[in-house]
Amino acid sequence: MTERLTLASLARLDPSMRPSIDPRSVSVGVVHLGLGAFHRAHQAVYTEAAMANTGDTGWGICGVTQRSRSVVDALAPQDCLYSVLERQDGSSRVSVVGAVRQVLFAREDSDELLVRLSQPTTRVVTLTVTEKGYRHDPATGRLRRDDPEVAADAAGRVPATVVGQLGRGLQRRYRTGGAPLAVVSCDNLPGNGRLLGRLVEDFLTMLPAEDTRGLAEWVAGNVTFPCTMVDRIVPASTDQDRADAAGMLGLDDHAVVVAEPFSQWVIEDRFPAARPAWEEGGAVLTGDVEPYEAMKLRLLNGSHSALAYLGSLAGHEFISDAIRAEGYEAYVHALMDKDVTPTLQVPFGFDLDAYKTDLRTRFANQALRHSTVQVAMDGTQKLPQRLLPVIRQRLAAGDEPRLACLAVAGWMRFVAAGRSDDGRPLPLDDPLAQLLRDRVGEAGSARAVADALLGVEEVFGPDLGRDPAFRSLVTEALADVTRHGAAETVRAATR
Ligand code: CS2
Repeated sequence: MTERLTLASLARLDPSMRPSIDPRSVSVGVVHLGLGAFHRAHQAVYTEAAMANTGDTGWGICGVTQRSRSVVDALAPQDCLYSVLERQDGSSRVSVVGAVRQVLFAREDSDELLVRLSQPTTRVVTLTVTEKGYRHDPATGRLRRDDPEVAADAAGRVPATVVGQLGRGLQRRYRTGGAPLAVVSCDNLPGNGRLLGRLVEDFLTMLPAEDTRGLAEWVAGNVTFPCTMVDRIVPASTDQDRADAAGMLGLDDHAVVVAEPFSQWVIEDRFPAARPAWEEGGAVLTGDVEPYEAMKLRLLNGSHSALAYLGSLAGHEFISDAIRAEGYEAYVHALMDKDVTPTLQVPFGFDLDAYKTDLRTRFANQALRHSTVQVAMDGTQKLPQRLLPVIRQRLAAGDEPRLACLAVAGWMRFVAAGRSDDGRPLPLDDPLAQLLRDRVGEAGSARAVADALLGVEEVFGPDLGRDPAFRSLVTEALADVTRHGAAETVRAATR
């Protein structure tokens, strides 16, 4: 049996594969909520590079998992070490990250989590909890106070939602000295920091007034919620990935993460206390993240969702297969150029054409095996910021955003059919799955399905679902996908 990756076995690794800092010299300065693969392949890597390049090793990460303890179980016996396996067609490389120094399971380690959130040595909290983890109403950007989990957190149980954990953590921090703090959202939501700040504020108003006296004012003056744009494609890792990493490392790693070589992080520079020198680790610190965020969400994530639905319907298991299928790259190209680009404000000096070309190359990376079904997950939480703002803006300009509407039709077909055009089951994994199923019910025709789903205000808001131009574009596209299949409809879209 191969030896496990641990601090003790690190010495056996080739130096090129070892962490760029000595993990033993690192102390915790960051709490991260949502210790999934994305964080480990992204912010943790930047944080380690920042520590290595400055010698300031006070920024180790206490990573917190929310829903299952499997990451804790994999990382704890490995002294929190794990490897990042970078995969690119024709080459791959592996290296161990040592920036994560503690792992907690929120449900079982709630006291320790509150201590970490309130300690003055913690100066930064970061988050990757996916869109649904914010428990907000996408239409208003406010906390869903009627969400039973949110209500239960506000009523005083050990907090189980992320906003509840932050609210309780800030409350304790205020009471125990009130050291300033930055809370950095790293999820794919527009204005993610501002959104999170509002949600925390909403949560605090749900607590009894006698428990929160002075708290909101302290938060307003001492806690910042910078916005960020994060980018790296990180598919779920498989047994094959673990076997390949073990072969390269000569050590067993149960917590391998797989990623493309590309990585980008743009951070709004609003920190009330010290922070890791992430710019020394390759991140961009800037005054305004929004243009980058919109570009990334609409070009990358919007195209990703389009490929996920229209690709899985056509029987493609991976994003790279979908973009390589006849007509799909032309479709994505046209979606980016015709529908998305006119809605973007391009930062000065930014080469948008190169960015778009690189995106298509990144999607085509066959070594990555990024499943269409993984990207298709949680569509109700993703479409509102990936595709619908583009559609709204183009319709307002008097244009017909046909290509973006075809992607929405792809989602509708995915939801309603529950199987690909060649009959393979496609799982509907979405927090609103039951509502979607109830709405679609027995609807048979494309028109009936479109009517049913356009009425879901959680996705389309009160406006778009009623917009006659949008309704007719989506209904027509859905009729085509239903009648001719996704592959043929995509081919025809740019003919
Ligand atoms: C993807 C993203 O799963 C998805 O919805 O679109 O996770 C995507 O891979 C990342 O945002 C890339 O930075």
